Amino acid sequence: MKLKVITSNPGKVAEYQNEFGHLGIEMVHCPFPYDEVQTSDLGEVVAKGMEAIRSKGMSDFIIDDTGLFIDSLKGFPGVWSAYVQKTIGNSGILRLMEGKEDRGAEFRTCIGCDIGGETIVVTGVCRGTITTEERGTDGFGYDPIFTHDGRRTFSELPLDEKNAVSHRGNAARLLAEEIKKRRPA
Ligand code: ITT
Repeated sequence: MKLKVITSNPGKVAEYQNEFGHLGIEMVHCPFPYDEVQTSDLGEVVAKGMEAIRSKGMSDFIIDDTGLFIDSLKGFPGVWSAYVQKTIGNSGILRLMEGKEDRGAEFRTCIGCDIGGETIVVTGVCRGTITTEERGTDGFGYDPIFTHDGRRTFSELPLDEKNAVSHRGNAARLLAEEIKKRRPA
């Protein structure tokens, strides 16, 4: 079966393809533009996004909304992560973190899936810390400043190692379980 991954971010698509390939689910990139509402809740962004996409007659798709929540910044940039990445970027976040001892943070991904007329919503989390400098060349977004093990940033990990521990990987595995329940082999 095929699911469309509706996103402007090809990095997300590569991660879904890596995770779902072995389950016999083909993930196809669909850069279909839709209005993303700005609210303080990832789940609400996903629910409204799904509504907007369905209203255009689309089915069998996934979308995800992801945020980086930094403890000492009271959860900032959180649901504003896309805007903050585009404006101050990773160097701006590192500046905001200068002198902070508590560098704890977590990524959260909420996936909304439309499959066979049903809706599945799952959330995955990955805890880690913010580094003091940008490191690595792989991945995208905040990957160069986030480390889950205190050693390598997500940008220094091969894609399958990132997926094995990441917010999106964790959410994708929950989604795979839900899909399997509905489509027993
Ligand atoms: P779409 O909304 O079109 O899917 P996007 O990249 O804007 O693409 P999000 O709103 O979910 O997706 O992401 C918010 C920000 O967080 C954005 O700047 C992403 O680059 C970044 N981001 C998302 N997932 C990430 C990950 O796994 N690692 C690092 N940064 C990530």
